[in-house]
Amino acid sequence: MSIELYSWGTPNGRKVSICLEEMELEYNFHPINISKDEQFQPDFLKIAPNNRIPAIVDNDNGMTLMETGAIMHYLAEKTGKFLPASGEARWKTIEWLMWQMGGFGPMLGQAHHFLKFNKGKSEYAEERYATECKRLYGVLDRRLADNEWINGSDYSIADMAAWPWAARHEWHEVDVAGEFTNVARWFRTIAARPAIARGWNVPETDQQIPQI
Ligand SMILES: N[C@@H](CCC(=O)N[C@@H](CS)C(=O)NCC(=O)O)C(=O)O
Repeated sequence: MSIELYSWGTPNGRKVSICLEEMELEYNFHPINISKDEQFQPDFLKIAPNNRIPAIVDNDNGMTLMETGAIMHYLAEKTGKFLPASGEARWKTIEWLMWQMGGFGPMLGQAHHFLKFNKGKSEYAEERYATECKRLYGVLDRRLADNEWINGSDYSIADMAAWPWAARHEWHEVDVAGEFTNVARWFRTIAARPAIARGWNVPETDQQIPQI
């Protein structure tokens, strides 16, 4: 079992490198430097037609996959790890993975665009995405008030999907420790896992895992 990983050191990229590390899969890393527009290279587009990182190729069957939700679901089924085989916990994992893909990622990314990289250009957009970020953190915080893990029973791909986005809390200007204490507890528990440190550092970087 080995995987080719095409990625970069962003929240979406780290979702998959963390997943591969947690599942103890062998993989070869191929950097796609999005600050140099390498995501538009024709060879990469054959694997990732949406020109976004990350993407994988499975050497067992030659299949290419883009979109982190699909990649993580696929790897969980391939290995039988971090996605319960049946029952409510399986569907809660998929439900919250979809929630991350549709909200706790795209909306946080918009907040980064307006609050960190283009501050002062649109008061309306800053307000809109700051409010949406806090709403999403509130949703996650309430889920984690009664559950140690997002799916209600075990650490799963749903946690691995949301965690790298919460790691960027300073970029979207959310005071997690002060306002979302259940998220803070969950974040710190996951941050201490050795596979997180390895997956965070793909590609190798001097960026430390942000503290909460
Ligand atoms: N829905 C996609 C989103 C992927 C995505 O937005 N990747 C960003 C980096 S985090 C990217 O490749 N950006 C390059 C660009 O905007 O051209 C997924 O989950 O894989």
